[in-house]
Amino acid sequence: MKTGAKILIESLLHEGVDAIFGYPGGTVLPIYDELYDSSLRHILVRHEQAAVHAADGYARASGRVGVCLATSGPGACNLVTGIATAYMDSVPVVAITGQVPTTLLGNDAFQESDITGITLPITKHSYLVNNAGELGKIVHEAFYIAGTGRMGPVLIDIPKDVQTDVVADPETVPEKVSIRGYQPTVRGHPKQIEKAVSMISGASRPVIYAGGGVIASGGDAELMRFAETMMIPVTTTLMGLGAIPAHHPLNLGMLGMHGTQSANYAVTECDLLIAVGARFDDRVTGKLESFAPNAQVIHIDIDPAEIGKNKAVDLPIVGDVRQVLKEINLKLTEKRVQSPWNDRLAEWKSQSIQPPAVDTGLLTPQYIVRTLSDLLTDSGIIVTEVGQNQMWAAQHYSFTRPRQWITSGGLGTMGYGFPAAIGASIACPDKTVVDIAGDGSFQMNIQELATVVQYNIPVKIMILNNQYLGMVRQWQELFYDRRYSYTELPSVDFVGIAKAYGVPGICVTDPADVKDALRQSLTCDGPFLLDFRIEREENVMPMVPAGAAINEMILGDKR
Ligand SMILES: Cc1ncc(C[n+]2csc(CCOP(=O)(O)OP(=O)(O)O)c2C)c(N)n1
Repeated sequence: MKTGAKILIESLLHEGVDAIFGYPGGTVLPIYDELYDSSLRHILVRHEQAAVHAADGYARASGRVGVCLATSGPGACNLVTGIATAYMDSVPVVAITGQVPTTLLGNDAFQESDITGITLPITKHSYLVNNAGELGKIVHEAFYIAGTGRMGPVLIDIPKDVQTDVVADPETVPEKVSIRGYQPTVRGHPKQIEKAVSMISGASRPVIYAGGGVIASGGDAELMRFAETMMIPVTTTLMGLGAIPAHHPLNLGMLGMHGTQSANYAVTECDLLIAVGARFDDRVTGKLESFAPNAQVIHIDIDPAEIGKNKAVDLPIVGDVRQVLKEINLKLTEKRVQSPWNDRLAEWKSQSIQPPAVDTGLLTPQYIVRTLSDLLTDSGIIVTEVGQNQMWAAQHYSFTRPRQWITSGGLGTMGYGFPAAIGASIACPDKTVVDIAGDGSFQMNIQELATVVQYNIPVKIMILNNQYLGMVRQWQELFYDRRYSYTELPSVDFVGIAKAYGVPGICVTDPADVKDALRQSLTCDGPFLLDFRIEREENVMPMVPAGAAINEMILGDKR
């Protein structure tokens, strides 16, 4: 005889869950009561939005499914932004919500909201559980759906009476899940693989465009083998950073709106574009007609709905990226050598502007990120907020491996970074987790300072503080005649706030102090906050204006 709540906790343990992030309330009291004696680790956040971002950060850092828990109504609604964030970036998260008792469902009961309805377009699947006996099976299915195929968030909404119902004979949970209508294609079609190999062998100016799917599928080693065998240069999306080491000679850097000159020129001039686990996002393509205008396109993706969505494709290959690349690699018999195309790209790379990296006497964000990169090498996990801070981190940190880079790419959620860093740190306690933040974004989930203190989670917070909503200010400067409408943020004493919560910190205003401050933060055992007062009107360059072709970059001043 077991209650629904007990079945839930046992099922989570059965799935191998070691930590969940949550916030209690009336409709999840039976679950919290079960948690009280359970071996499952629960992290009490200070806002439900942080719970789902933390579960998301946990998933991205570890490759496992992240789990969060919230009460009905306001608690569940506070998960919405985080669920959408995970959905847009294909992150496996199981979100569990309490619901009013089944007898009150649909009555506008106290703290009732139709959360399965609200999240319908931003979940991969959702369940409203009406029978405690099914909970074990549902949890098993939810983890399977979240973590297979194109990954994504799954919601389980559990009415309070279902949590307290006592079940004599729960449904048996089959080890292997079989769901009608859900059979992700893993292997590539052999004919398509063959065709791809012949297109690749025949191309003289090929480019690989690698996205988050490479990281999600664990396909980086196959990608490297493929690129190195055929000497094909690789550009990555924001989500694909880390798929190829930063200093690899074939790495062209990131492409798109804030991409490198060499990547954007290479895509514009290539004759074969091999898109791997990428989705032709508008931040990448700019003006679609001018994106890879002379190229044949091969698109490899696990989700058939992505293929041809934005860009016409000559050869679609539906399948798991790692598996498909493996199949292609097995068929590649010749090894290509350096070609004039490689020489041309190497030249573009050497001519690319190098934004201010050295100590120019000014406190620039580029210098701070590069110094951090040198100090941490590949032992760190970098999580960011959204805005200029995110782009400076993407451009100037040297990523060497997958899952070293965690950022909200698709939704672009300010306030994501700090709680996601908490999740990453819980998932990977042996890694140094740094949240690179803007002063605006950090204030969106600043209350989580209390969480890192309560559990001594050693997240390092690095605020690139320009006292502006910097990325919006940059657009206002460039496209609205410097009319800074409501983007100025008055100075905040972040070190004082951190101290009030119990987190040590330093405010840095002089470039000469950057290294020492970073060292102090990184060697400290617990959480630490650095408030870097950077050049207020520094811009992220290069930049492709919205709607322009990606080779029409603004390069900025060459300081
Ligand atoms: C929740 C949310 N609201 C608004 C935006 C729009 N937005 C994108 S970047 C940005 C400015 C971010 O400012 P800050 O966090 O200070 O970082 P900076 O760009 O200065 O590095 C804003 C408001 C957003 N992405 N997310």
